[in-house]
Amino acid sequence: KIDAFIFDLDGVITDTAEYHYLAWKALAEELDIPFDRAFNEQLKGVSRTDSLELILERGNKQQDYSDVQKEQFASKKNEHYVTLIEQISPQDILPGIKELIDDIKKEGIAIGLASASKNALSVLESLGLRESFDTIVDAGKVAQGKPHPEIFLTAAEQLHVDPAHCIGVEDAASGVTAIKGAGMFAVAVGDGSILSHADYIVHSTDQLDFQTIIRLYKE
Ligand code: B16
Ligand code: MG
Repeated sequence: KIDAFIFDLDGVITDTAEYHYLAWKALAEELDIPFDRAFNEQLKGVSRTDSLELILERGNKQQDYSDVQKEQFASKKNEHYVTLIEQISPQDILPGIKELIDDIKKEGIAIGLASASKNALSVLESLGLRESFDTIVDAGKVAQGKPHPEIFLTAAEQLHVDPAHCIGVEDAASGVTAIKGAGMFAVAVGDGSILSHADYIVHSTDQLDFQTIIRLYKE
C-alpha cells in the first residue's frame, strides 16, 4: 500500500539545479575557485551554507573569510539565484512530472515536497503547482540537511503516513541517502553511477511512469 509520494524539487520537478549551478559558478569564479559540473553534483540537495563551505574547501579558502563574509557570499549567491528563477513559469515543469502528479492524484495518494531550498515555495508557485502538494516541509525548520533523513521523515509526519508506505523521488546522491535512511522506497532521476543506492533509477523525468513505480514498489 502506498500512502504518499514525496518529491525533491530542484532537478526533479523543475531544473532549478541549473540556476543553482550558474549562481554558484559565478560566485566561485569571483573567489578564484575552480568550479565545474562534476563538482556541482556534490552540491545538489546540500543546503546553501553547506554548499558554500564545500566550495571554499575546494579552493582551500575556508579559513580565509570570517563568518560575516561567508554570510555575505551566501546572500550574494541567493540574490543572483532569485533573479534567475524570476523567469520560471509552468512551462518549466520537467517532462512527465505533470502526468505523474495527475496519476498519483487519481489514485488518491498524497503528495509532499521535501526540498532543502528556502526558495521552494516561491518556485512551486511560479510553476503553478502549489495546489498539487498536500504538504511542504519548510527547509528552515529542519535541523539536519540531506543526507540526513529528517526532511523526508518530517514530510511523512506532516502527511500522517508511515514512511515505509512512502516513495521518495530525488536527483541527488545525498537525497537518495536521505530517502533510504527514512525507510522509504527511493526513485532516482539521473546518472546511475552516482545514484546506485536508489531502488529504481531512470535517466530523465519523462521516464517516470506511475504504473512502473508502483509495480517495482510492490515487488
Ligand atoms: P536555497 P532540493 C536544494 O534543493 C538544491 O538541490 C541545492 O543545490 C541548494 O543549495 C539547496 O536546495 C538550498 O537552496 O539556497 O534556495 O535555500 O534539491 O533539495 O530541492
Ligand atoms: Mg534535487
